[in-house]
Amino acid sequence: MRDLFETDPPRFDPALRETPTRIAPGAWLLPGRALHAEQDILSALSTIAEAAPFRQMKTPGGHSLSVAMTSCGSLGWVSDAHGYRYQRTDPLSGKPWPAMPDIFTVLAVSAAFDAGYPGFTPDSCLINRYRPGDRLSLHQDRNERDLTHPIVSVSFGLAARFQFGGTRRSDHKCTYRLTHGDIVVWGGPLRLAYHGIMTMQAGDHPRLGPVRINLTFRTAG
Ligand code: MD3
Ligand code: FE
Repeated sequence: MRDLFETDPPRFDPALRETPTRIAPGAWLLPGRALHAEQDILSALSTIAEAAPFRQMKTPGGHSLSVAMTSCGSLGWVSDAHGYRYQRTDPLSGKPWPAMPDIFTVLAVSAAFDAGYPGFTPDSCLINRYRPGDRLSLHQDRNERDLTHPIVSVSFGLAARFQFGGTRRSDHKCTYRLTHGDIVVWGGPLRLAYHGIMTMQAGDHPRLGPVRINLTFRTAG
């Protein structure tokens, strides 16, 4: 694996497109790592969205998130007037979230393994849908019970500008571009870093249209 902190990146080497890159301590970018499973993942996603449709959730402050979300797995992330939390049922249907498809689990577990996190056992997959103009403002992920587990993120569709900083909101931030098929594994000291997605620009992805989909796999419970 290549380490950004050991060598100068050979920026124009085309082989780099598939080379895991350490973007921060404990965080690995695996470019294009989900591409081989694209069709299977996207078709499983449509099935999930039929049972548990994408919806814009309310924040405790009374606003509405621009990003539309749904979940699969035994726990799903929800936000409403009472706060942010994981729960076993979809508030829209009152039924359990759709099961996590095996191909989701296999992809997330093997990416975590490759990034140095063996034994990752995700029980939740939050699925975010962005359209041009949508953003996810700077936040920390701290609703998971045990923060020593990493988070695996899989991106499809339009490219996003992803920002992350330190454990204080005001810390210096880096920006990365996440594109179709990219996986990032976040763990270690970065787990409580502030991060967000900058306002999505107009665009049209050849496969997905004017949409970005991000899946985050977590051990929530
Ligand atoms: C770094 N999602 O769902 S994924 C989220 O692209 C979320 O939809 C973004 O932030 C998205 O909470 C970013 C990458 C990610 C996810 C969790 C992290 C990066 C992280 C937790 C800690 C540090
Ligand atoms: Fe987050």
